[in-house]
Amino acid sequence: MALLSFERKYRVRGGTLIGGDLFDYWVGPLYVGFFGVAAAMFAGLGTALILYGAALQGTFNPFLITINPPPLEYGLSFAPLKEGGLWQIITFCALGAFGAWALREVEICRKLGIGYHIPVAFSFAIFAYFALVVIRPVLLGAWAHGFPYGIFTHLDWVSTTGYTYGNFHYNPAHMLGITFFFTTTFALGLHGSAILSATNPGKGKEVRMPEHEDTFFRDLMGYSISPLGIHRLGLFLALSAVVFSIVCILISGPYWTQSFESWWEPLWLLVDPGTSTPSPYPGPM
Ligand code: 07D
Ligand code: 07D
Repeated sequence: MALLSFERKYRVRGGTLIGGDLFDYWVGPLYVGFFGVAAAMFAGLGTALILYGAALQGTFNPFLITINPPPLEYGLSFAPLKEGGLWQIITFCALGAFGAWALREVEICRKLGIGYHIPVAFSFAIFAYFALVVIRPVLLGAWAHGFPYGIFTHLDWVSTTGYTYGNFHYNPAHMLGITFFFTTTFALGLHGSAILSATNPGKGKEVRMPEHEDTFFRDLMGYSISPLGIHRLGLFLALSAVVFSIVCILISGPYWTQSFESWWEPLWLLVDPGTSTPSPYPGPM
């Protein structure tokens, strides 16, 4: 069925989570819904507050705007608006907007009668953000540990936080997170190119079927994961990347306070009982 006639057929009321028919309609191609309105309100308020913070800061240059969390002395209490209170409300708005967006995805899935895989996957990203700006600061006892909302300043936070624990690359969960991120792009690269090679073979050539893709991989390495399997694997890889990232940042501080090189001390001792410094690399000569 052509997409446009399919859309006409499926776009009927029902399947909403709350509010019955309230906002249960489309504007152009976009589904509105209760959670669409909620997401727009949270995002609108959050953006307005970022602009207010920018005005207080005295710059509207998008690279330089920064909304900083409260200083350490405020601990986990509410801070005055100009001393991190803005960051606290913006964090609340961001979580509200992301949560409402996920629930809007759920409603669309219900209308279509498809699984909840997309909102579940998005929830992992939301959880990563929640871990960074709520769980870890709460475990460490101060909102100051959240990251600032600025294009460059959030990079400063990543760098400073990383170096607080020595060489952050030695964080074992960071290693797993990175490995899963790399593997995800590897899998997507293989999958995207395999699909294009069969379904977009060039002008005048016949479009090939999934058996061709399967046979390519069986010829190449004796096994094809199958058209369904590659999507399961892709989702697994991507979600694992986020899960290990969350673990990596939550252990940094609340659980592990030293440098991450020393995590591996038993291993260094095994190699050379006289040392607790790991790397034989002397740096650039
Ligand atoms: C491509 C989907 C589209 C999304 C986009 C992002 C905004 C922010 C804000 C003007 C893949 C839209 C951006 C709405 C505008 C203001 C105040 C997703 C795609 C295009 N980061 N980060 C970026 C966010 C964190 C890190 C870019 C958000 C952590 C590093 C963009 C969050 C850590 C680098 C951005 C977040 C961290 C970046 C491109 C939230 C660890 C880069 C993002 C809500 C995860 C890269 C200048 C991208 C860069 C970059 C946004 C959190 C590290 C501005 C919204 C604290 C090392 N981050 N980030 O393509 O160029 O994502 O930075 O958690 O090198 Mg970041
Ligand atoms: C948090 C984003 C959530 C986004 C949401 C949606 C909008 C709407 C609108 C487009 C989690 C937002 C949507 C705003 C947009 C429109 C219209 C995703 C989030 C909800 N690191 N490191 C990671 C690498 C180093 C450090 C993760 C690599 C150094 C710290 C990942 C390298 C040091 C932290 C990763 C490297 C260091 C991390 C990030 C290489 C610094 C974290 C991915 C090759 C000196 C962060 C949970 C992620 C983390 C994190 C990769 C280097 C420090 C595994 C490849 C050695 C402090 N690093 N890193 O988690 O784990 O995404 O966060 O050098 O906190 Mg690292």
